[in-house]
Amino acid sequence: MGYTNAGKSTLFNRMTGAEVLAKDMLFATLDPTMRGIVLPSENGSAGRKIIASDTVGFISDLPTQLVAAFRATLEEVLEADLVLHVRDISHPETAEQAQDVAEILTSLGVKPSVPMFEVWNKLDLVDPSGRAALAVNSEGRDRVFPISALTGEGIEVLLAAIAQAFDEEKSERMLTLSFAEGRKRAWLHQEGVVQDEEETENGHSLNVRWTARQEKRFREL
Ligand SMILES: Nc1nc2c(ncn2[C@@H]2O[C@H](COP(=O)(O)OP(=O)(O)OP(=O)(O)O)[C@@H](O)[C@H]2O)c(=O)[nH]1
Ligand SMILES: [Mg+2]
Repeated sequence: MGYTNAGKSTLFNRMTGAEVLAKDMLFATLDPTMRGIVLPSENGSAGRKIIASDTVGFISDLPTQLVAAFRATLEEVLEADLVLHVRDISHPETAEQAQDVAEILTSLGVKPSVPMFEVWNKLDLVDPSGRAALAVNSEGRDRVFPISALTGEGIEVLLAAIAQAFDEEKSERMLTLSFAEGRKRAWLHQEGVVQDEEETENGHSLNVRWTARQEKRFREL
C-alpha cells in the first residue's frame, strides 16, 4: 500500500510476474489484486509461498467515488501479515505523502503493531547526492528498503527480507478461554494455530502453535 503513483503496481508486477495495470495517472488500481509469490529460500529449494495484494493508492483528499475501493484496500491492510508501504522517494513531497498515509491508516483504525516495511521506490530517479542523503537517512533503520521497481535494483534484498520475516520460529502454548471469549477462539482457528482443544466447564482449553507475531496480535484482540 502507499500513496497513489508511488509504484505499487510496478513493484507488484515485478515481484509476482503478473501484469497489473501500471500507469502514470491517479488511481490506476481500483481494486486490490492478489497473486502468489514463491519466496527465495536460503538453500535454493522452493521457498515459502505467500499471497501478495496490490492495492488502491492513498491520497490526502479522497474522492467520494473511491471510498468503496479504498475500504477494500483497508481490509487487505488490516488482514495482512506484513505490509509494504511503498513510497516514491524521488517525489518532492515524499515526506508529506508518507505522513498522509500514516494519518489515514491511524484514522481508520490500523494498529501500529501490523508489521510494516518501508519501500523507498524510484531510486533510479534520485541523483548521486540525493542517494547519499537517503543512505544516511535509512541508516540504523532496519525496515527500510531503497529500490527501483523499474530497474529491479534492491528487489532481491527486499524479497530476502520478506522471506526472513515469514521464517519465524513457532512456539507451543496452552491457552484457557472462557465461553465469553468466542471471538478470540474464532481468531485462533482462523489463523490455523490450534493443534487441539478441549471443552472445559468454563470454556475451552487450547493447545496452540504460533509465531511471536501471532501471539502479539492475539494479545491485542
Ligand atoms: N522511474 C521510475 N518510475 C517508476 C518506478 N516504479 C514505478 N514507476 C512509474 O510510476 C508510475 C506509477 O506507477 P504505478 O505502479 O502505476 O503506481 P501505483 O502506486 O500502482 O499507482 P496507483 O495504482 O494509481 O495508486 C508509472 O509510470 C510507473 O512506470 C521506478 O522505480 N522508477
Ligand atoms: Mg496501482
